[in-house]
Amino acid sequence: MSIFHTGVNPLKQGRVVPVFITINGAYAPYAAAAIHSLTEHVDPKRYYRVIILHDGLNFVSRIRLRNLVTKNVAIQFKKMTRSLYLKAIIAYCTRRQKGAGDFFSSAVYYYRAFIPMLFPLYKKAIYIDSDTILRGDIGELFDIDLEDKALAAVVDKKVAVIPEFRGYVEKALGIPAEEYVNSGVQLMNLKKMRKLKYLSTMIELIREFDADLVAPDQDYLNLILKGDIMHLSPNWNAEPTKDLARNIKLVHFNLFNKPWHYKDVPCERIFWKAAKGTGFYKDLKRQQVAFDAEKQRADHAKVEALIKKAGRLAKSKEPIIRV
Ligand SMILES: [Mn+2]
Repeated sequence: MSIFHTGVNPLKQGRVVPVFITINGAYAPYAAAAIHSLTEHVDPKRYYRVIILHDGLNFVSRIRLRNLVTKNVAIQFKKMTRSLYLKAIIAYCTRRQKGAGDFFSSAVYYYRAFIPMLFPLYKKAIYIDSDTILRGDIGELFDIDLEDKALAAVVDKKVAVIPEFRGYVEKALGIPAEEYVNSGVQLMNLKKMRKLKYLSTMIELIREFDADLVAPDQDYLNLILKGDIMHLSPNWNAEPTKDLARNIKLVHFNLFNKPWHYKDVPCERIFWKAAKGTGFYKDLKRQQVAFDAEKQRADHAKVEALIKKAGRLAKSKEPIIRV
């Protein structure tokens, strides 16, 4: 069947829904589940392109990810090259890893900051974390009018409920807690982010302050785009809960209780249902079995260390970074 049969030319700029996901080899199985769930909920009359930014994937992972392609969802790979900017970020992450609470000190988190610059053909795009599962059509998110804002995202719920995070965001970053967004789901105004020189501003802030932050690239996102962010309905980046409301379009397994590590966690069923549609199902099941008591303790300790770090930084007299 010709892809033109529906009358929509998918090659025409603006008609394809571009969805970015950034991974390393370890994240490939979760990303596959996320992508499969995406393909299961798309509008059959539209075209989508999932672009996987990665730093090197083995053959098996590439094949399994490529196999997620459908009639109207294309899969594209883009390997990150070691540009000067990426080298600066990797060096920063390496310095941070030596410090405590190195939860987010992986360069993979920063790949999304390169999207505006690496894809000048797109004016607008979606980014999703690999630890998400779709329950609705991502095209609906793409259709939201950004009204000249640089970004649309969901206010971070963990900041509202964990006092240490709230204190950190307000005191150390100088951002009101009810404005601070989670970076796991982003509707990006790429045109505006290019205009604001988002990536080079981030690099300059890293150079100038070399700050030890709690969620570095998410913090930079909030700092640089402060006042230029539209708040999305929480349905587009929802915490996993028992009895998930019907109108929730995307579940984000943020920070703890990852279903591929723990049993009996909220929303595990939608994760495993999605995982079953990928070639990684058995690997994921093995991963869960291998995540023994010792690994669980280490995981909890990591989260606790992160919260402790936030609490320590919440005592800052003034913001750590001045944009
Ligand atoms: Mn996440």
